[in-house]
Amino acid sequence: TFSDAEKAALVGILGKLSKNVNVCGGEALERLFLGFPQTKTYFSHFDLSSGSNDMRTHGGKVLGVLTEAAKHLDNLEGYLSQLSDLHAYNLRVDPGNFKLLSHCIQVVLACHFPAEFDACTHAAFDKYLAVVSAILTSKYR
Ligand code: HNI
Repeated sequence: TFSDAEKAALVGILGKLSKNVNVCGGEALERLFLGFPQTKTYFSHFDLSSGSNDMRTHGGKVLGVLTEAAKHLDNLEGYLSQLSDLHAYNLRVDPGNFKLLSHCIQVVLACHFPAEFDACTHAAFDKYLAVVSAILTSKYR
């Protein structure tokens, strides 16, 4: 569960992010694929060149879900249930990759919103990504 301070930090940073999900999401994916090229195996059907439509559209979906899910902190499991099924049963993404993507998302936040992404916000966002990742990887067995 999240404290009031953590909730406030999430609302603040996600409010900024929500206006930039395609750009920030595309950048997060670009960092993921460059820094951790093994993650590209899941996206062989994508155009992985820098700033491509695929990268921006998919990055926008990922960050869009993160901004929406924060409105359901009391029932994240329910809100993310379908997405959890998709990642576990269809996509079968190795759970370790969620840590890598989470890291890249946070680097992008720090770059775009240096004032807002202070240490407390960083800690709250890291916790939020860990909770979301745990849910999306919870149905593998
Ligand atoms: Ni993920 C599809 C959200 C982590 C590989 N993913 C989605 C979709 C959303 C999403 C939203 C689109 C679903 C739809 O179209 O119905 N993914 C998230 C979130 C996280 C995450 C919120 C973690 C915070 N996904 C990952 C990771 C990988 C990953 C770590 C692999 C490295 N995701 C995929 C792939 C698809 C996908 C592959 C399908 C893409 C496509 O369009 O073909």
